[in-house]
Amino acid sequence: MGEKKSLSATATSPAYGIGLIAVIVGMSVGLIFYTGFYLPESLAKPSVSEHILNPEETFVIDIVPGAVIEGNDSYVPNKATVLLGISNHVIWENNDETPHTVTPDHRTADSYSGDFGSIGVVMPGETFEFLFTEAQEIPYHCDPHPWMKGTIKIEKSRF
Ligand SMILES: [Cu+2]
Repeated sequence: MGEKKSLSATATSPAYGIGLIAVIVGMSVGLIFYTGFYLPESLAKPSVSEHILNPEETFVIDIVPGAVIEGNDSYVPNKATVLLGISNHVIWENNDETPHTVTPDHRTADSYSGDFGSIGVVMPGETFEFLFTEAQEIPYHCDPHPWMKGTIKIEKSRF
């Protein structure tokens, strides 16, 4: 009887030990992943709600044909207002035959998306897009054609 008991005990304990080690290893891997990869990444960027990261609409600002000529319409709509969580993803479309820029009058950054403004020129037929995540008002212009001016205002949604 006594022999049998000890036999079954020695038979189950290594399996139990392996199971325990597997659990410990699994938990450590999880902890290492959480502290080493997940946490730094989630702390690096401010937390922004899903509605703001994936707004329902894109808001298009047209750089109209003939925008290069002083006195013509340039950025249309010229004073645009967008709402966070609804239309804060903005696309400037260059429908003119001249390259233009979207350049803030003063250096402006969004804490999630970074510095605002096109990098270099937006070629005819091309676009510049930006995801705004904070309420602010930004006057901007075209670098090669400073008479081309516009304003984009980002507002909190009331809903
Ligand atoms: Cu221009």
